Amino acid sequence: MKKWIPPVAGIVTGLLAATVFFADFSPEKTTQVTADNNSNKSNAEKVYVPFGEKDEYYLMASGGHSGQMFIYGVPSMRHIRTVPVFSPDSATGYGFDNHTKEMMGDFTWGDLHHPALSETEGDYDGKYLFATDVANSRAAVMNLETFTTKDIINVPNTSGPHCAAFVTQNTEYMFLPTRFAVPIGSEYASLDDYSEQYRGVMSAVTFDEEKEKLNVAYQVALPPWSYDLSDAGKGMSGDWAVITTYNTEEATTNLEINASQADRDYIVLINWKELEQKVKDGDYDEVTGQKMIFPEKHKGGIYLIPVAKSPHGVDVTPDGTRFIASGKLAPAMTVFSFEKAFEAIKNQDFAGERNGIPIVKYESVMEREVNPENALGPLHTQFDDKGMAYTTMFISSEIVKWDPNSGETLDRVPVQYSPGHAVAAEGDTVAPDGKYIIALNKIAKDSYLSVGPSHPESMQLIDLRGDKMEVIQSAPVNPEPHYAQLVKADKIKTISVYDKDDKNPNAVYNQEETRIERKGNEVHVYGIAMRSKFIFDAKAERPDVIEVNKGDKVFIHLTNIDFDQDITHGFAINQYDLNMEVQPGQTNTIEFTADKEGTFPLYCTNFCSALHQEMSGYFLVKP
Ligand code: RUQ
Ligand code: CUA
Repeated sequence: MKKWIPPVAGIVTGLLAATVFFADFSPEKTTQVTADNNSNKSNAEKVYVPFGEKDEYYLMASGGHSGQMFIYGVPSMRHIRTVPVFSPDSATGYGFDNHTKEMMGDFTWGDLHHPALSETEGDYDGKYLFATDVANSRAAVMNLETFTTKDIINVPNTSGPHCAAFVTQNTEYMFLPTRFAVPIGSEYASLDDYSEQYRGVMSAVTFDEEKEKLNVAYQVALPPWSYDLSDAGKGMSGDWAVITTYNTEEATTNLEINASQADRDYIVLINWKELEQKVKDGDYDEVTGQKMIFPEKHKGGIYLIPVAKSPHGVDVTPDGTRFIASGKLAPAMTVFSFEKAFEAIKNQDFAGERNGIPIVKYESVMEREVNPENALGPLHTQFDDKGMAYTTMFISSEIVKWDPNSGETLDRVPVQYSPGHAVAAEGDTVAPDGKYIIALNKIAKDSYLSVGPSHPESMQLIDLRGDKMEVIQSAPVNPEPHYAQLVKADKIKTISVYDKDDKNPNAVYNQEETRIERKGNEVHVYGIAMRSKFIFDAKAERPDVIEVNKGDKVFIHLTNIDFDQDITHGFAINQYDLNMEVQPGQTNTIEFTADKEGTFPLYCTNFCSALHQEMSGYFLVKP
């Protein structure tokens, strides 16, 4: 294998240079690198999972502005499932049935950024997956027994929780700092009053596992900056969280230039235990119905640490002793020590304050600046089982392995191209696996069959077990995996059928109980779906027909009584623009107004048996 030489020499410190760098990829050069990576035949064996065997890991990749989660198997990199979260999905009827429609609220899409698995003692417990929506400021939780979204909440005052979700080590909180500062309550305020009127509110969200509900516990009215990425502490730093900021210049226009003026921005260091105590003690203001901590007034628990300008990622090491910030406009990773930070805070080793928040002296907390030769655009860091760090280099298109203890560069591997995040096997937990890392690349260029001018993104699987990192598989992916979680498959315990729920008034488990009830102009259908028919009213002459009057409000409650692996039914009415899914044992409700008169066939949308085509009926709407 040819040694890869970074194609750009010298230090680049501007976005302009990034643009120039992209232009430097000639097709010849890119083909060369790809061919090298694929020349090793044994790579195919490393990712081959024979029929009957399963992948070793689940990859849960954010679907970005598709509003979905993409589930892959690793090492095969086969796409297994798309789970709708913030966007409707006709394939599963998500956003059509009453429960999911209510969760979606008034929004029809979302921009899902960083997924986070629930943790127990800093390790993935395989129970839940959290995610946030940058577009419409929401947080969601997915249950991993069923891979379905259970709750979505709107988060007030936080506008674009980009740097979420990162959970604390026992899933006590997930923190949602805002990407965009707005006035509290999102009320109108002139941009001339930006510094006084605008705030960068961070929300602390809790999760009630029993009820499967999310809740905003309290908020912090941080200064009007942009908060980019965050991470929660582990072990000795378990009570803390770190957040990167940019636009501490408080620019209100042309951010590309104006938010890149200052040599340093900050990392916000938060002691969430102290903030939690503050809330218990009533040391907050009640604003827009939220418990709001104003740092200039409710002092303590929040500190600023200067960091190289416009940082992006910040990642806590598996042992919780350090955090590493990467600078998108600076070619260095900066290693900070929690121990030093605690010491500096204890000694009040401060260099002034901003907005009432003490600034801890950079030199007192910084351990080392790491600057691998010609590595440009460090964004995000993951870890292996030996504590070694792997940082994505957006501009020089590579992953650099380095030692956080010494700063020494250990290995580098080119990826195609421009990785944003990477995700290592359990790589953000207290116990990373160290087997694989996947580069989540923003640019695929000529990697796959062309589908026109818009190319897919790409995910490249890298084997970490040999002496050298090696790209062993590549999979296209829809826009856009911002981040992902790579979790051991045996931690995920799915169910194959839903339990009977005798308390659900809409559930019907035998034919005798099926019925169509009319209450005024409401029609309630209590039906069942089974191979290979619908029964809406077993006593009727035609049990598979629903007849209503124009203008009636129709409720279809449908239970799938096939308590059998993989027998899912669907329910759609021709021309009525609706679809609902009922998984084995599940009861679901869809509600609509019969506003079109006429004759409308209804049918099962999910292929369920040899007589699936016969699983149909009529929806008749009398004038
Ligand atoms: S960000 S490419 Cu939306 Cu996670 Cu760093
Ligand atoms: Cu039921 Cu197809």
